[in-house]
Amino acid sequence: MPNLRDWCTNRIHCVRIALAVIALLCPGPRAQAQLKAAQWRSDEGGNDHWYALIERPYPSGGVCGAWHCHVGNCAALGGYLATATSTQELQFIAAVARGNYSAIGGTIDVTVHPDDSCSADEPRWLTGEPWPSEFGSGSYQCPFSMYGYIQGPSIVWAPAPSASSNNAIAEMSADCNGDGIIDFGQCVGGTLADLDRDYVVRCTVS
Ligand SMILES: [Ca+2]
Ligand SMILES: [Ca+2]
Repeated sequence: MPNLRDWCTNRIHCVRIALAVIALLCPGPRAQAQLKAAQWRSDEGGNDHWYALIERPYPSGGVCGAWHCHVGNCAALGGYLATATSTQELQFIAAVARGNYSAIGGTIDVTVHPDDSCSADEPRWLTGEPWPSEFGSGSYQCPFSMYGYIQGPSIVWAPAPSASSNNAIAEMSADCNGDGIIDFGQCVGGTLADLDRDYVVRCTVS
């Protein structure tokens, strides 16, 4: 059985092992370094939700860039892939993305029929929020279901096999301590304890 000395075959290899161990032991600073977040404030016509551009390395520590993986990356922040229920919200999400091709929370479910033809449902948000008619019906490539991205100011769609991006937009709206202020912002501002620096407040549910 190889021991650490066997793995450290040269100095560079040893340094890489040491850095990997440090990263595992100290996930907080890594997570904070990767987040570019903004609040869509209600006094500016928004909903007070927070939106964060997630880039590699991911806060969850994962290594994948596929759309489905970003679902987990957003959940690790206490949020979800961003959803837009108005043109104004989509514009805010696009501003947070800063031109980065980024996963958001829209899907188009495609059904394949026995004759290999396809039909598609209307686009939907993962959260179940209504899909604004002004966003259109999207497009699909039979036989694949489609996944939503923000590209520039617009929503674009990609089929499952190629639905990947290094970036995603997470939306945070949780207020698990019930004080009327979204927890993510309280963690950023330091008014709620976030000792492990992952932006998630662990409330005790009684
Ligand atoms: Ca939303
Ligand atoms: Ca709160």
